Amino acid sequence: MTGDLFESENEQPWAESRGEGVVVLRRFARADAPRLLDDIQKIASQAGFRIMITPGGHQMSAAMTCAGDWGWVTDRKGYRYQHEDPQTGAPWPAIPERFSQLAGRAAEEAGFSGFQPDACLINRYEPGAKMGLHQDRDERDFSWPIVSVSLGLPIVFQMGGPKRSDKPERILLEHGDVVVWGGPARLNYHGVLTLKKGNHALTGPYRYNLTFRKAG
Ligand code: MD6
Ligand code: FE
Repeated sequence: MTGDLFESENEQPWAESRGEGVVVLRRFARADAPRLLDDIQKIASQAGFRIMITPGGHQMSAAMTCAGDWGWVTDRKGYRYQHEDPQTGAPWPAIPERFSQLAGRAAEEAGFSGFQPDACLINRYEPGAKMGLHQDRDERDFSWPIVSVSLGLPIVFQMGGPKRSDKPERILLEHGDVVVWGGPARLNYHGVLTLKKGNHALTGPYRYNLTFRKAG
């Protein structure tokens, strides 16, 4: 037999530029994915996935937890970063070395050297979950990019521009794809469409998203 049964595991990553400041690193995290998913489970055993409430009183549709010096939270009081998990009062779990390494390498590949994230948001989407167009703008210094890692089921990502009315481009994100946006794109509106039902070999019915930021 000449074919490789697990060809997709060995695929070499490639980069796609999606306009100024936006790079999609296809399959970049695929080789690490099983270990990343183990790390996610460890984090979730200390700081469990939970559905947060927006300041407007709506439930987020993805379940969320965090790692790092700073965790992002939303409740009736607003959006903010804080050092402690509001559910336990304990500091958020540390960002695993494997996560920081991956985020640093991805940022470097996209032209941002020296990225050392201090916040990692972990989202777990189940079928029907989505995230509307929004800006990531609760961080202190917008000169650092956002690094976003997709694991598990595919989803359609929307990357718009700096104005809410800018028409978003649709990008299908698959297992192991990493999106980096920064510089002129740092405050671009973005989101994901509704997750469709599926069954992924490593994540079952879920899609996980890791977003790395320099928050403090
Ligand atoms: C995504 N996520 O799941 C895009 N933003 O591909 C986000 O844009 C995002 O997951 C802020 C907070 C959490 C997120
Ligand atoms: Fe976002």
